[in-house]
Amino acid sequence: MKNHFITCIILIVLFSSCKDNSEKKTDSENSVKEEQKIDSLKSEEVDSIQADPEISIIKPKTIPLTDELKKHIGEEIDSVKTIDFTGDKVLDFICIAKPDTTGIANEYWVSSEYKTIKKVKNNLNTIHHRWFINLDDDPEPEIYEAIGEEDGVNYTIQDQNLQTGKDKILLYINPVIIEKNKIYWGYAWDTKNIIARKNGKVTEVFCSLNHTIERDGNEETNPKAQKQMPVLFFSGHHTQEGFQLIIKDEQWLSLKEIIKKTKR
Ligand SMILES: [Ca+2]
Ligand SMILES: [Ca+2]
Repeated sequence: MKNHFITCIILIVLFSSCKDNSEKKTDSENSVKEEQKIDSLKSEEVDSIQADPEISIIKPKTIPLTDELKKHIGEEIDSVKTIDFTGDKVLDFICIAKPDTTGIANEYWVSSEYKTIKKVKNNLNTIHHRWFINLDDDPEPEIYEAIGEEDGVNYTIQDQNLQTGKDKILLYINPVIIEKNKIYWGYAWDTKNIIARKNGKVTEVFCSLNHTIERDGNEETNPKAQKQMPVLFFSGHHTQEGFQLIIKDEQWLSLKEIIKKTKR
């Protein structure tokens, strides 16, 4: 529904020359007044919204390997990260084993009670960034992941299933940074936080379902469960400039609403 954030302004943005090759195409420029500004949400507002730790994105932190973990896993461990991925406010562990000659390594997700929740294989040679933020009504945080190669990165929100240890992709998204009232492509190394707020008990994210971004790199460009890839807005600091694109009708929606509105 309309609120003061939905102002129907047209945004023209400079986007960067794509390291992940997610080239953006624009509509005809003559119909659009060049503005390079986002009037619907100021940077100061972005900063104050980000003050609530309950809706902050969290990046796992590297910690030293402990004897308990060494004993629990029984495989040579290269590095350990800590994050509360179960949502009980107690830190858990993600242990990355030594990779094989092709760069593939086992990754063990171990809860604070030393229970292995999941074991997955990861290619350490790919671009891989992972954060956690709780966006729905189950206690465990969702995963925001940027994964891919130089020629295409997938940005997804994933739901964890702590019983089966299987993650499920809920949504492929287009990440866009708001910085000093301008917007930029949300490269994983440039984004700081998803712009989210609490509306009563519901977490809402600042997003747009009306934009001209087209993904044409070597990534998922046409997810089978989605008729479009929504823009999710982030705070952060851009390191690259570049393309122009149009994003309209920014709004606050819950993850559930975005999934419903974008599904095929
Ligand atoms: Ca935990
Ligand atoms: Ca959750």
